[in-house]
Amino acid sequence: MKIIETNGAPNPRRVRIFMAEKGADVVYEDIDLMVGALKTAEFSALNPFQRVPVLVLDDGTILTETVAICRYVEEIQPEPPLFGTGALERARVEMWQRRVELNFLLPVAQVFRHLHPKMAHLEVPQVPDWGEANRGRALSALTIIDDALGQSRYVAGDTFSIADITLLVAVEFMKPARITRPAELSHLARWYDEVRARPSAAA
Ligand SMILES: N[C@@H](CCC(=O)N[C@@H](CS)C(=O)NCC(=O)O)C(=O)O
Repeated sequence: MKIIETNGAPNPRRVRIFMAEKGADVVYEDIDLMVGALKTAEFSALNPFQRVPVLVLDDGTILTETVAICRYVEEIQPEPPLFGTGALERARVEMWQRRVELNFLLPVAQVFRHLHPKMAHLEVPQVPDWGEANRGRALSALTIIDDALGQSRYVAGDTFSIADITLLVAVEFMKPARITRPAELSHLARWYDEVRARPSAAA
């Protein structure tokens, strides 16, 4: 199994952490999205949406989309479960994974893409007002997530899941996006200290 990615980019990092948690045997191929390497005809044939990560199976089958890749690996290597077990827990993990991705990771990414000068050649047109609007959205979502973390050890309950992976990557992506993590979010801080100490967080 091979994953084509840009090392350090947030969505590839979600997959890397997931694979590390699974102990999955993966070969990584680095491609630099910052120099337009995803815009080539060769890469577009793998993913017409010109995004990483891309999973390439040994028979050449291609899968894209972070969560789809992780779901596939969960099916072929169920332990440890990262999408929950049982009907209710699976639904809860799905709910939080989507909440964190859509309401928090995406706004943080929009701030980065629309306000950071080094993204100007990739995000055309850059719309700074849109970047600023997303700063508030990201911070509102983080307050809601902090409340949830006041009620359970991990974001989707008492078990570490893909929702925590998405949250960890998004929280750490706040730094390049130049969004300050509010110090009063104490449940988030407690959770962050625990999750970033997992060996997979180094992925
Ligand atoms: N929905 C996709 C999003 C992937 C994505 O946005 N990847 C970014 C890196 S984190 C990318 O490839 N950006 C390339 C570009 O903006 O040109 C997924 O979950 O895999």
